[in-house]
Amino acid sequence: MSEGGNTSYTDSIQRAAIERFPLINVRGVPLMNYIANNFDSIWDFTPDPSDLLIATYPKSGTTWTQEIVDLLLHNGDAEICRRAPMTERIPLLEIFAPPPIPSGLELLSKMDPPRVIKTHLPFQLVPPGFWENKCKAIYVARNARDNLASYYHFDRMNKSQPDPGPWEGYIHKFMRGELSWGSWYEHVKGYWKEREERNILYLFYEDMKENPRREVERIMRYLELSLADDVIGRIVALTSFESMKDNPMANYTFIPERVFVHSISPFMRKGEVGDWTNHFTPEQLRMFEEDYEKQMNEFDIPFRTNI
Ligand code: PPS
Repeated sequence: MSEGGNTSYTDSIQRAAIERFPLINVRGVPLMNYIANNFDSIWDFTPDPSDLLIATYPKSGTTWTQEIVDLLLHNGDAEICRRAPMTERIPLLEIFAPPPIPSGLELLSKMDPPRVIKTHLPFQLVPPGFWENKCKAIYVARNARDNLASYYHFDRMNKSQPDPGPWEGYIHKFMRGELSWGSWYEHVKGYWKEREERNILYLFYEDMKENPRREVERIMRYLELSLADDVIGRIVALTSFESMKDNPMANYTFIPERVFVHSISPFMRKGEVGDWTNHFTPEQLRMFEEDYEKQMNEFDIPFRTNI
């Protein structure tokens, strides 16, 4: 890695032909064209039984959980956890992009297990090798209203995602599952249904905000680790929103500005529960909730929109 956190990975993004990539359906799930066109090789990926999967719908607390896990696995050593940008420490399994950007599979092939692997794939598109090999998996879910607001601002600043258009229309795309990685509703339900049989640790963003120490300890126990109290305290401090916003290896400023335009909306934007109140009109909320009841009615997943 050269000075300033500029890695060959960052450099490869600088040189690639980035555009707002169109989405192509894979088994009914809209995915970025490069991912869709390489889906067979993603599906064939075989993890090591020691690998850990962190799965989320986009914008539900992935980076936060990744940083917590990396710190837990390195006994709270902040320096080691700044060894490389998040995208290289914990690659996104399914990412394929124009050359010379390495795919997630390429990055993973150069790492020794046990690896931590990020995915936004809905449960049914996760390579079956994860379950055949009984890999551990952590799923993080965030309430739909805040998840939607966060995704909207991300799509404004991320020049490789389809243009979000106006907020009003974006709400409808979200409800219809037309955004990258598909339907939030199917995503959170898909992992919920499987959590017991597959031993998936199902976490909520709101719980993490409410009591970060409790959730860090929950993850620690799931990983069968036992860290000293002061180390846990340090991990909680290092993974606060403010600390992570200042951490160049976690805050996504390592993605060149031509792709992530932080001046439009920073990746580390607000990090709150309840920011949805600043987005929905009363009429939009009524319509959103009516649809929510229909899509979620058979499921009692304990989402909270306020804490
Ligand atoms: S991605 O692109 O899917 O990996 O994004 P993801 O990391 O899942 O979600 C980004 C949102 O998570 C917020 N965030 C945090 N909140 C609280 N504490 C910490 N430490 C933290 N780190 C990231 C980030 O600000 C995005 O949410 P919004 O609501 O847009 O601020």
